[in-house]
Amino acid sequence: MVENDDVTIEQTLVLIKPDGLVKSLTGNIIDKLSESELVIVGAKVVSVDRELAETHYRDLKGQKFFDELIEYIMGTYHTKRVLAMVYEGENAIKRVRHITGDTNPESANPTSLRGKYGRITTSGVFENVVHASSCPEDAKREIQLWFKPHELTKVIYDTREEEVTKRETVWK
Ligand code: DAT
Ligand code: MG
Repeated sequence: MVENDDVTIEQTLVLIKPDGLVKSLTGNIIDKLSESELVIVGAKVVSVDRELAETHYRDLKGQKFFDELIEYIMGTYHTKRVLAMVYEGENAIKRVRHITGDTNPESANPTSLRGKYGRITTSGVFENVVHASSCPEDAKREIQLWFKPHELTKVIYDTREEEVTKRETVWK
């Protein structure tokens, strides 16, 4: 987060969840988010493993809906893909949360993304289509969890250099 006299430039993590991908809502969602006049500084499609899912939602561990939430974000009910994006700009967190709407898709403003496209399943899972960070601390933690520094088009948090030697799969 960078501050000067009257504007707060923030970054926020947006996830289009597996139901959004399986319902081909990606275009609609990105189109609606463009009303925020923010800039996308990173984007990738991710296959979410249990460790990433549980780390992302770690503050909700112990809630009765936690296990199903983890299955949902891992794609067990839809497709094993999530579109992860970082948006940046003035008051990015609040602007994006306004467009995504309330957590519960049934009480969300009907013109918000969750109000429009979300649903609650018969087993009580909030299939609310999108995730958006809720405060600067969460945004930083979530962006650093989902993205490596080189995957963003600009440096938004402090970095350090480290020697890394590991085997990796390359094109044949
Ligand atoms: P948000 O995603 O609006 O930041 P949150 O961080 O409180 O909301 O919860 C994360 C996700 O967990 C949310 O998108 C959907 C799910 N969830 C939250 N409360 C729930 C509930 N009472 N029943 C079922 N799922 C819930
Ligand atoms: Mg949250």
